[in-house]
Amino acid sequence: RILIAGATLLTAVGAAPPARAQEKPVIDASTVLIVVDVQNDFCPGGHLAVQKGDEVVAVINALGPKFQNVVLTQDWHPAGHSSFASSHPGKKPFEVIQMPYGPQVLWPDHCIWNSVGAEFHDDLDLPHAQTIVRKGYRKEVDSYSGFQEADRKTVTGLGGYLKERGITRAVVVGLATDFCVSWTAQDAARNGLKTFVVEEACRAIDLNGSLAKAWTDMTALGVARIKASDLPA
Ligand code: VGL
Ligand code: ZN
Repeated sequence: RILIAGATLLTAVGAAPPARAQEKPVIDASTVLIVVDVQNDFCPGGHLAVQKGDEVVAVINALGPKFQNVVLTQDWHPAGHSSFASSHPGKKPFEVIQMPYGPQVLWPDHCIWNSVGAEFHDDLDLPHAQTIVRKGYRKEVDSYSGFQEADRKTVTGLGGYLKERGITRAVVVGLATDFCVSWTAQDAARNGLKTFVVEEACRAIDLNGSLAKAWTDMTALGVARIKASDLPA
């Protein structure tokens, strides 16, 4: 009896409240769904294919109608972009080099202007999406984030656009969890938006532990990791 009472007390004092309870996003006129880089090159058969990347499409199509505000980002590189291994003689994809703005993973050529790989997945069905933010179009600097380029100075304008429209909450989904989704979600939080990432609406590249690091970094900035079932019906 005493033992049971003691255990109960310990539980009452030591246990954190269920994290999910206060982490369900309200979806209203001040909430935006940000759909990151659901493009052919990040899907199976693409130039920088994310494993099962195409599986996010059906999940996102089901989420879309819940939101009146939807923004898409589109990775959009000129041929010869500085993030391509092919632009650096002797370098191979997935090696890391030092750029003026910091370390840069080198990628296979992907999402080149007007190529099929840069197009959104054919089945992505978000006709009510209002804005497409293209990023990574400057040859010398990459941009994982839909808000701010890799130099961490040049902005895309998305932060101002959402602010001007009275958006205070962002739900982020898409490809890839550990690069463009993570950087976009982190910058959304830095822009003062209450930010959520729907885990099964994302897929990761997972390079040298990048997926675990992404969740740690996002969580540190207050980004909430949720499931689609945490969203209102
Ligand atoms: C991405 C690597 C390079 C992404 C874009 O969308 O996550 N990753 N460019
Ligand atoms: Zn890219």
